[in-house]
Amino acid sequence: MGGDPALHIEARWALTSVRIERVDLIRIAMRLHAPFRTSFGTIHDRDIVLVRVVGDGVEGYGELVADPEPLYNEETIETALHIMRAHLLPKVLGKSFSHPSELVATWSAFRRNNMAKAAIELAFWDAWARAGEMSLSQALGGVKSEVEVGVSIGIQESVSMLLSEIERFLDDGYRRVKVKIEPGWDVEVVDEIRQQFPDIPLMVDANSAYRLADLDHLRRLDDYSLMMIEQPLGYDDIVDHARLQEKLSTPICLDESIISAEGARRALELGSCRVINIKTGRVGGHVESLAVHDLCASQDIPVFCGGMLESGIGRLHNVALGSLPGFTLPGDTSPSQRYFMEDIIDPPVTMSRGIVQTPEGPGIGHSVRTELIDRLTVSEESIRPGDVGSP
Ligand code: OSB
Ligand code: MG
Repeated sequence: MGGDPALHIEARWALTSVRIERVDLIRIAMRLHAPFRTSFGTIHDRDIVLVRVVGDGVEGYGELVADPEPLYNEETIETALHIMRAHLLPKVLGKSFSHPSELVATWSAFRRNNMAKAAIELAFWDAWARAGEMSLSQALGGVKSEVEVGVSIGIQESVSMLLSEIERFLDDGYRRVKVKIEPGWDVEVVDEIRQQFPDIPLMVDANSAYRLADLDHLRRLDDYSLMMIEQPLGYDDIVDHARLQEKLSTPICLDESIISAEGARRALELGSCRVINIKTGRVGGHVESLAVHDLCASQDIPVFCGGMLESGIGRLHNVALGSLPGFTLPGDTSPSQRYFMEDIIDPPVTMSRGIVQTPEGPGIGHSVRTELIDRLTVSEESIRPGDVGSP
């Protein structure tokens, strides 16, 4: 256990260890203000599994970002719950770890299932940072006391609705606008946005809605000074993205296609992208996110912190990650009220002039509203050493 304020962070890292005595899986339902539509589907509500790690007098929280259906990637809430119960938790329950990377190492033989891994790993990071009386940002090596925020806007029913949404979000102070696109909702829409807002930092995200055969169509987007085009082609592709990037002047940003630091290295070597959206759930947790961040920093590749419509718990994890120096572009780390009436953290994440402060308190830095979580809970289970195991 750390805790002496006079100790440098490095010393607290070395002194802090946490034994995992119990893990709670808490499934909650949170209502979105409005449906969020992307090229792969529409999300109406968030069905969220919170992971609470308990041990050595501390608790930590993580959040599973998988959806009910395998639309964004191959994981679902149910597959992640299975992987956690049957494979991940048996490896870590009852054990002590002196750094989150040690916990991750126990799973090194297990392939993918990154969102399941991340949910547990994030809870452990929060617990471990609290045990060492470090903020999560400090524990991760963050340096920024505040992060810049952009907004991601789903596909709307009409262009005029989209334009008024953009206006509202610009008034809120967001530092860049990301607009979801798909065939039939792309070049003309961007053209209208640029007529009304010629100079705003603007980008588009296709969530894999196009093929390389759409090259001539996608090239038309080069006329609109977009900051980047996020994930235009296949969710698992880096070859066609390289071909496309060669022909486009607009930078390509990869989201779905990057699931590890090793995969990021390959994509950068091929020239598949010039920006990476780092989502901690997609790459398997903060340890892997740091590896992607460091790789990109070493090659002067800008990154931003992505989002998956998280509750405050996942949101605070994203803000802490986004405080690392390589996150030079505004992240999808919007304040709580972007998606939810009431958040499960206290205070909620707030934004002023497009800036969110990096929390300085221990762990994720805000308190967790357990009484509200109880009201939102659909089901809950506690798992202790010996309770579960692989067959
Ligand atoms: O592609 O970045 C994406 C939300 C759900 C699934 C995929 C994506 C998104 C977003 C929203 O763009 C980001 C956020 O505000 O959390
Ligand atoms: Mg995306």
